[in-house]
Amino acid sequence: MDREQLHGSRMAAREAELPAEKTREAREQALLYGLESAASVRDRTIPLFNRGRAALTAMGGTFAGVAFQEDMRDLNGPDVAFVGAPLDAGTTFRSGTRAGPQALRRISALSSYGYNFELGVDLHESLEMVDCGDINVTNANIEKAFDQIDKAVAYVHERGVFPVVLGGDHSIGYPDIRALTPYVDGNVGIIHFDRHSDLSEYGMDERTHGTPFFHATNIPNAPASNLVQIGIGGWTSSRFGVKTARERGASIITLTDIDRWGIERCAELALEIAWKNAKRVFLSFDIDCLDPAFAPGTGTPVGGGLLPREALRMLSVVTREGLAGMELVEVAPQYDVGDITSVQGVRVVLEVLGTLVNEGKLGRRPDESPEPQRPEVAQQAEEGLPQG
Ligand SMILES: [Mn+2]
Repeated sequence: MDREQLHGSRMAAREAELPAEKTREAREQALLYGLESAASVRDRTIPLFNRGRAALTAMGGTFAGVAFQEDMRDLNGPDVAFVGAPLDAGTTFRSGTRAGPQALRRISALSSYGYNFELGVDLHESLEMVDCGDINVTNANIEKAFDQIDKAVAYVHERGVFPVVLGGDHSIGYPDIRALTPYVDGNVGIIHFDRHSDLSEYGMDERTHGTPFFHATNIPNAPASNLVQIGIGGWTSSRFGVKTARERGASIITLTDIDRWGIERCAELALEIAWKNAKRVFLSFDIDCLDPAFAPGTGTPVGGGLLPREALRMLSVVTREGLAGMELVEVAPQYDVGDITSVQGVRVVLEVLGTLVNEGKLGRRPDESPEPQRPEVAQQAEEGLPQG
């Protein structure tokens, strides 16, 4: 017996004789449909959006059962595009958010009717929605991943479509805002729900999920004076981030503020700060702003967070003047229990869309529906209104 008689040797020789025509055709089509990657990606056969044979399976089906936008060249006319960013290269503790978009989409099948009784909205009747699938991001190089996310989300903005970016760790906040700012003739406000300030410059010498808003607020038309952070606190806060917030004039609404002033008043203030001299506002929702009892499936949980109903009430106020786009980040299904974190994430996304519809800010407002009920401003703590 010699090397040539090995099964491995014979099969290695056979591989050279297998046809590759179908695969080549599939790759060419994937590149056409999925668009060209960012300039920093050397291999030009990699499309911007994953259109590989298993793309639909890998993405976990489409979000809430909407149509799959397979050919991205034809992205014309929808109101909303769901886009997955399966990245966890930016995590600093427990990784796993690369599976976030898949988990969100899979459990979103439960909400595929698109109907919400309390809001009186049927999203499928009011919005044209498509799922663009996942952006091709490499977890081996976060800056290349940012370039891909920036280019993909910018394409959605260029087509006049409202992007809902499914993360992915929070590092994607930077490219998501970098993608938006060139399309806004004026300042962009940022409403940021989180337990972490995410305002550090670097972590271990690189940009991470603890740094997005440091870099985003370096963009000239995304000033920190329009950044409102809701829910920051607990025992994982970075002092550097607090210093950045103080020096740049970002606003921080803590859970203590919410307890003292009430949800509606805090949300009204957040809305006011985000929109002050701004043309558009972006929503960044980190699922770890919720208490880990409700959202355990995340990498850096912090005890004592927002209750889901508090977050939903705040969202109903802070989104009512409209949004330019949103991201839902930090769902890591590996740590989840019974999909409850993904359920909350899907609820947040759909609730925001429903509110935008009811407020006449997106799609077609349901004609018969009554004026949406705006929560009464809380009567407690009348003394000493918050400044600003
Ligand atoms: Mn966080």
